[in-house]
Amino acid sequence: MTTTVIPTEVAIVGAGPSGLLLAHLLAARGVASVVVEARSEEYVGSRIRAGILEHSTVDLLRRAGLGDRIAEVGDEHRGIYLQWPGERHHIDFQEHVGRSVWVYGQTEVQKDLVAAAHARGQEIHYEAADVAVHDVTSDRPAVTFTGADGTSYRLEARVLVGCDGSFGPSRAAVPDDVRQTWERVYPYSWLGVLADVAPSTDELIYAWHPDGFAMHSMRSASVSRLYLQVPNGTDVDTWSDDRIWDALATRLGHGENGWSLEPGPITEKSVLPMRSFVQTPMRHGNLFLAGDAAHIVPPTGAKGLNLAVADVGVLAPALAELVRGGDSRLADAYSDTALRRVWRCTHFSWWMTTMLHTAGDPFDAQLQLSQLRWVASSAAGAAGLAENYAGLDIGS
Ligand code: RFL
Ligand code: PHB
Repeated sequence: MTTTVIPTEVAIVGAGPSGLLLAHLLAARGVASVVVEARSEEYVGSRIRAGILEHSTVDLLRRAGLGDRIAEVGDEHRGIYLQWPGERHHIDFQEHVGRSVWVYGQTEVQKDLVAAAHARGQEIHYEAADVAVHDVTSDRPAVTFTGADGTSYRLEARVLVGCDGSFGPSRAAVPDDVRQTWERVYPYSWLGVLADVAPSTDELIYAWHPDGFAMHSMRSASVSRLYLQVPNGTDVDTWSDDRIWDALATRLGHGENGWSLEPGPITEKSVLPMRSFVQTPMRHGNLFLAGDAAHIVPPTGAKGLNLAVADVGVLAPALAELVRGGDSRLADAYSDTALRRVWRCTHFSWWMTTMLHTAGDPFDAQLQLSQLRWVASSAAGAAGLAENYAGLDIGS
């Protein structure tokens, strides 16, 4: 069988937010890239995932010319509510650190990235099979794959970037004697639902409850996104819509202090396990890793998508220097620079997760409540949460 060879400067595996944003930022610097994606454009665009953009993510997207729809349909939030039975407290990020976050779903970010990619004629191979990376320590690394039309391709590039999430081949291309991994698996999962009902809150509610954590988020003025802590291995079919709304009402405090939760038709439900994972280094030879390919965080604290954006925000100028000018200093610093933020966010997500989820130990529950009371009543406690949630500067 003949192989079609495609030469390019940067070969990117994965057309999720990190892959497409990297291609966008490289194009703005005049660097050519080709993207290879295992799934279809529709599939990648329809996955319901992240909902919150940090201050620095919105800044970067605006500077990259991707901010118009965020300004139009995104919803700026100045804080979150933290609650436990009988008490709800607003943590005001603007007051504590002068920063906001935005409700703007990952599906919307993906739409903006796909539209920009089409507009500049970005080469993307969707529905690629047998994707494999080769010769990553040489100066002509390659990605091979079978295209949707059955053709065999070989992308030959100056550098490869693995933006292929937690299940792609890039992470494993770093040899075992080079890579180090850290992992924490949590003893609970989230049942997430999307509902066609106006949110019952103006800003997100994170709720501690003896029955388990619950969260009220949103996607728009007419669509709510809600989560319940459930045991690992939960079968989604054991949770009827009525059972979900009852548990949400109990855990979110329906009827307390005059607040009520408005139920509505559930349009999507799924169970997601939670883990923290980091693989280092984030570069091996001419293979760079970005986003979920290098690290996973549990969703409490909304860091996954924001970390992916921060990685490529650091990586794009580094690769432009490397490919164009031959100056390797930024590329050499990439892994250490990115990992500082990765570990900060890994800690923050772990802290939010373990502070808010119940794991059955009454002593731990008292410590959690004490910590929540301190965060809600101390300016120093609230500022620490606010600074981490709203996000640090990229590259800091
Ligand atoms: P993605 O989005 O997983 O994209 C990776 C892409 O690589 C493709 N791929 C391959 N392509 C070619 N060959 C192969 N062999 C391949 N194998 C895989 C995949 O098809 C896919 O298109 O990783 P990326 O780009 O690094 O982006 C990361 C984010 O998607 C992720 O961190 C967030 O969604 C995490 N996350 C959240 N992050 C936030 O910042 N705020 C949130 O509120 C938030 N909520 C969430 C979340 C993730 C969730 N789930 C289900 C994981 C809520 C949920 C429910
Ligand atoms: C969401 O809206 O999906 C969301 C918001 C905040 C989180 C996690 C998920 O911490």
